[in-house]
Amino acid sequence: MTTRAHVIGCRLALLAGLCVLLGSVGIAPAFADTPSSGGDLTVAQTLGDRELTIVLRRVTGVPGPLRTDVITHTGSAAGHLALEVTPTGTSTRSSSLPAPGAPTARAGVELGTTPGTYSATVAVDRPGPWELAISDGQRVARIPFVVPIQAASPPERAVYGGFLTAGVLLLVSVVVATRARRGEWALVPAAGLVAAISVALTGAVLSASLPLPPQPGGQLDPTVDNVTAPYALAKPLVTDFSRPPVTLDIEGGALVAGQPGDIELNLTDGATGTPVDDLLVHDDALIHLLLVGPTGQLWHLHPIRTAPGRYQQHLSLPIPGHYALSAEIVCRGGGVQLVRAAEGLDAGPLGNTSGPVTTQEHTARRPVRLGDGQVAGSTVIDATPITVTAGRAMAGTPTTITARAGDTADLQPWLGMVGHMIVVGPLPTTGEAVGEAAQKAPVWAHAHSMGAMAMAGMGEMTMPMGAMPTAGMGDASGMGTGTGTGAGMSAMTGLAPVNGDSAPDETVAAYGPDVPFTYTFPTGGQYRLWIQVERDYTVLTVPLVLDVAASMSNGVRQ
Ligand SMILES: [Cu+2]
Repeated sequence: MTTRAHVIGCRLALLAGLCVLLGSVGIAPAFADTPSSGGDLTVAQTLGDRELTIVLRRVTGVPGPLRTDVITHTGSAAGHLALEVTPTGTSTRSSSLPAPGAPTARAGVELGTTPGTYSATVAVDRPGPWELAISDGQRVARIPFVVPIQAASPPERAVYGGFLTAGVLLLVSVVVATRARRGEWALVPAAGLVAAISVALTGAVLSASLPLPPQPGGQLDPTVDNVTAPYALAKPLVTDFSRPPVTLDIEGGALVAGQPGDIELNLTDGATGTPVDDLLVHDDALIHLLLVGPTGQLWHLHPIRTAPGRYQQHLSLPIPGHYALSAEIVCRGGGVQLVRAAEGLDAGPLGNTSGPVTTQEHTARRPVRLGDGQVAGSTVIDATPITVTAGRAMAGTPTTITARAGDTADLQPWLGMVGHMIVVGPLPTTGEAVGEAAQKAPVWAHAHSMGAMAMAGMGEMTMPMGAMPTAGMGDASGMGTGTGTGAGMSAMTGLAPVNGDSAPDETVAAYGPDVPFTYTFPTGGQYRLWIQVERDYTVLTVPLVLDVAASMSNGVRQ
């Protein structure tokens, strides 16, 4: 070997080493965030007497700001809310950041008397699981959330590394071809160049088709390690993340009509008895609590999370009697569950009188009656004229019920949907004790109204940050039988998030006025329905009584 050739050999070895080095630099996980790795997280919380919608805006990089919007509704008192963020996950790797478990940033929000959005910004300094505490001075709601980062997948790393190496080798080939005495030497880096491009192209083809790893937060319990390196799986992939059912236990002192009181909801794992702390935000809440009162008044509330597996609900029940209660939840990997409290709630009388009877209570006593030949009915709720029409309601066939609220498209999406419909029944047609009867009713359902086109993207916004996009639709059909229909499509399509962006929140008043629901009643009988829409920051609850005819099967009335 000549000295010249030896020098070239050394130079090549050096450059190859450099390529490997640059390649490895290029494949380090990118700590930037992109829209696909997380959207806004919207969580409804009934904090004391205030029904709030908390929107945690997408975190676009760590360390960075977390913008928190607090949306208030009509009747919300003005006041101060204290916000505090705490990292909750520990890493097995050493970290230079302050230890988790202690708050790292605080902020305050001054709520005004006008309903709308009030904002604050807190800093988050690391990816992983976090908790946002919101305090009104008396109660603290603790909302878990995940700060994601964009991690490059192995095929993406192959693309970056391959093209980088190819670029360097191209340079080497040119240098060798022009400087070396024997031009054949240039074939060596050229061959490497072809190999590097092949690796990059293979990576590019694979990156589009390989499935995402299970997403921490949405499918796996989030830890700092699996959030920062989702592809570094120590364990083999599993496809079934399902969890045992949840037991709901209600605690709290005796409630008295007309007086405010709190109930505690205890969620325990049906298999181990341990607290359930893997509730996912679905339909913009951790728990949707439904309460049906003695005269047919519906409460749709969102208990605050006070500790793992523990939730608290502040109530002011207007009249004494029995209240039926159910909760809608989603456990990580478990799908939607409707948990009914076996006992319900009782509100005792206050001396010989009841508390002040609210407008909602008055409305509940005068439901719109449909079915049995009656196809339309109307009422006025909070100065909004409402007309409800229903096709012929028969058990076993889909029934479409359409509410028209006002006469212009000015409804706001509440909990990510244009409308909600709660169905309870069949109930006895006589008697006043609706709560008592609802307690024993076989059907409790929750149907949504949303555009068919909006449904495809709806999953994105109902999931927490970092949740897997392909998991959408999971709760779109709710209780299995409730589905949305697509009237007023042009207005409805706006609900679909575009390019991974988040869907419009409550501040967009552009939906309706027709809000259709389709539900298939499993059996005939008299049902209680409540349609809920939001207009002008007020949630309007329309009570209905619907007679559903029994189905005809083989000419025999069932
Ligand atoms: Cu809800």
